[in-house]
Amino acid sequence: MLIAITRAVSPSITRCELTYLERVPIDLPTARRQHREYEAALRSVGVQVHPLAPEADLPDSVFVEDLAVVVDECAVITRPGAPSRRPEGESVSTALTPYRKLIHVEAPATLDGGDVLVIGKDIYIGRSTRSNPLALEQLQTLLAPYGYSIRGIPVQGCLHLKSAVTQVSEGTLLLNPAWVDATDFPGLEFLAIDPAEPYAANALRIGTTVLYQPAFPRTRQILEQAGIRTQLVDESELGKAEGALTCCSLIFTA
Ligand code: CIR
Repeated sequence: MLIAITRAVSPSITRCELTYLERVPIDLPTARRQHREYEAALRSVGVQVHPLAPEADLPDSVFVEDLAVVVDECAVITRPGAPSRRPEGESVSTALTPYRKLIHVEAPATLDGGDVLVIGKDIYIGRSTRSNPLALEQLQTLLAPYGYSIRGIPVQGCLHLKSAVTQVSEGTLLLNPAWVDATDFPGLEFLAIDPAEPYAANALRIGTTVLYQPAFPRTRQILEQAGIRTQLVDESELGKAEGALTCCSLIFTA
């Protein structure tokens, strides 16, 4: 069974962290409605959704992906690069405790889950403004015993590795070549996003379905032409907070 941990949009989202985007007004009712539709889309593809209690004073707490990296053997509780986000970890740890042994990234390492792309036993970690080389070293020490190999990936121009690249089928990545280099992923095929849609590389693959945002029709066509079935779900209001589809859940097998 697949489980998704989610959390409702905080009323303080208007004070969210921003790195590459200018602040624009976020409409809370729209963001909340879209997020409920996102949770419904997860349920529609067979995922059991476990929403955490809302956090009124933690602006970015809807983006639960950044707080943990869940693999079959354990869950790594991260130490987010933005100090304002570190208090989000406690409730995520509590929610994961029934499912996995927890291990922790320790200071001064910083890591956002959005920088971590797990493909089988290969773990790619974005060298972003949020995740530092110490985190890479710690993950190597923590996860090598389970057979994982860890690799640092240069990222430029975007917040997280998964803003630039995600997996859309068994052996295929969707990526933005301006932000990440395809040759850093040897042995994998890749599809490039349409350059008119720079934020289009973040897709959420669940089984044979790829949840995808309607804001990127040109890239969606590229996916469909490659035989990848997409199901639309709109999180555009949270895009103003620099969030995308993968950020809004932590999905794992139970
Ligand atoms: C932040 O800057 O931390 C939030 N405003 C956005 C986090 C998005 N998370 C993700 O891409 N994994």
